[in-house]
Amino acid sequence: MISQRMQDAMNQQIQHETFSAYLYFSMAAYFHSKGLDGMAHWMKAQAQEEFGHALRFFNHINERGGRIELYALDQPDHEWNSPRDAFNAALKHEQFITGKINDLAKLADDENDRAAGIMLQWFIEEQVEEEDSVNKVLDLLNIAGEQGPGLLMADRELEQRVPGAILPPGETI
Ligand code: OFO
Repeated sequence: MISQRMQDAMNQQIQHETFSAYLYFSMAAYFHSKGLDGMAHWMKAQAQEEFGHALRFFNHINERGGRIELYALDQPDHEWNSPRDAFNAALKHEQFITGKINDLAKLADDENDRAAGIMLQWFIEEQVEEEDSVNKVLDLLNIAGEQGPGLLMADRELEQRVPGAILPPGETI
């Protein structure tokens, strides 16, 4: 059985992860409005993965006899000054999420909740990847530049992203 504190914290994390999806959808819409369909594709793939993250917490609470509660989402930003500005905002957001995952891991330690600890281990590693993948896009923009052929090349590159699996193998919605 999940504790009330862990249940509340994980319900909060469902909100954070769902907001991540919402934010990246908003960034995808921004990129489409600029004719940068490759960057929009990258953001939509990211949003899909975020929904998967929310679903992992949803399933974990449910499987441990807890009660899922969905909280309201804030309106995400919808305008950025440049592709770099949007990806910088994405990086900042991922750093915020990393902090939230670390808080959850600390709570699992404090409560000696081994099941949550094991489940959160995946998220700790995933956050390293999440920050790294945004940093790689920022590196690409630094090299390619944000105008003309360089920007087009970066956009085509990001169009190649293949969305990851939403849930672990064997787990279903
Ligand atoms: Fe769910 O990792 Fe990004 O936000």
